[in-house]
Amino acid sequence: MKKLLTGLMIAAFAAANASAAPAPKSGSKRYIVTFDAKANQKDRDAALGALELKAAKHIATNGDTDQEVSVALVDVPAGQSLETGIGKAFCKNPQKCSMAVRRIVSIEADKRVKWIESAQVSFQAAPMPSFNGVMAGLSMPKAGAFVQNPMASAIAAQRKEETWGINRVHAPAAWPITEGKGVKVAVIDTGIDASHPDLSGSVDGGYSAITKTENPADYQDDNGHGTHVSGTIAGHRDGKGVVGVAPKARLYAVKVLDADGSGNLSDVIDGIVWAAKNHMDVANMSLGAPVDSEAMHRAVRFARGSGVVIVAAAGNSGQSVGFPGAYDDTIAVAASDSADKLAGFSSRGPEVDFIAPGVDVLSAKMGGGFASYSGTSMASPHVAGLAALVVSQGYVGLNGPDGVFAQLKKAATPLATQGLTAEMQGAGMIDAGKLAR
Ligand SMILES: [Ca+2]
Ligand SMILES: [Ca+2]
Repeated sequence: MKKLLTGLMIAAFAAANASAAPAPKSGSKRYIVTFDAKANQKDRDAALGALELKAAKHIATNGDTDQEVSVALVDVPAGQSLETGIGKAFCKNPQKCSMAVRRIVSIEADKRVKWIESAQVSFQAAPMPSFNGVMAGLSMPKAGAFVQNPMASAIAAQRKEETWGINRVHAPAAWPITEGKGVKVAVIDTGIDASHPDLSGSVDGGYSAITKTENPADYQDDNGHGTHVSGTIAGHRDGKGVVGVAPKARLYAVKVLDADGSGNLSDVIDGIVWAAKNHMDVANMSLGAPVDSEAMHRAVRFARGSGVVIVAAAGNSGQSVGFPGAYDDTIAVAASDSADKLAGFSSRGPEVDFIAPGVDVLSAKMGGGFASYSGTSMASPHVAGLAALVVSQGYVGLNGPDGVFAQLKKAATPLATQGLTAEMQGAGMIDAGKLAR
């Protein structure tokens, strides 16, 4: 069934989307058109050409299986819209229909086209960084805002390197056996500050889905969210600052969110496909939106089929789990505090796979130093680091992402905290000591 997703989510996120990733020319609207898995660039161009439309960009894997990604981004010029046709999609008199309506009728009829959705859906780093007060206008509760308690480097130097979260997942118990050496972890986020003392030398590459380049300057973090996430995954174990769950993992900065922590659906999809094509072992997605997307789901399935373990934040709405975490193909992570209680903002539902530390998590701060943030954004990278420890022990290629998930599950124990249901914590908290063999 073809479907057009429009309106609702755009309106809901309009306030936060004002400065999201640059895309179409002013006034024009961008759509994500998902084609049959086996449709190649020629097929996509032909289908669009028949509608007098051109692809602004192809996001495709161009293989020959049913798990391929075959997507074109299409900009519809100002004054015309695919959306306006929806209500009148069954226009009885084509001569009297607007160009927009005729387009929608004919694109619906094209067998190569499987799905059309607006690219204007906005993704948010979870939690929404509140540097500029962009929480205003969002439907997320304020509880999801991160708690920013910047800690001076001088103070950090006097405390132990292991934070409560690193200790809670018993990461130090695994380190004599594995520190995740050589495992490739994509941080699909706001970028990474590769000059941070706890991350320098660990960032091996990356991609900006916003500028469409692999230029390091383009995937430099300009928000802080991705740097903080990265510190929890792979901060150096050097006795100073903070340390990650898998300190010897290799990081790749896949920048899909801008300086405000917002990003477009099409860039998120582009980032997932990049991670798959570049043979990442693990991808952390501390971001989400409350809307399903056919193109994103296909990208996620392709990535999983390529051997990428995708770990995602459950969300900070306190309500249902966001996407991509809600897909079966991803590992969704809820957030706990240091008393093993569920964070009030942590989203819940049958899609939650694990719970991990996500309240007052100290990690690397963009520009140097350290900061404490809260959110399922902070919980997800604990599990991504744990997944890296599993991959380093040979589960990649053996059973792929399914094997990694099975190992994580075996090492998890439900928290005994009163009132904590499976919908809140999934299989529970993972113990790194049980992962290491
Ligand atoms: Ca360190
Ligand atoms: Ca999932």
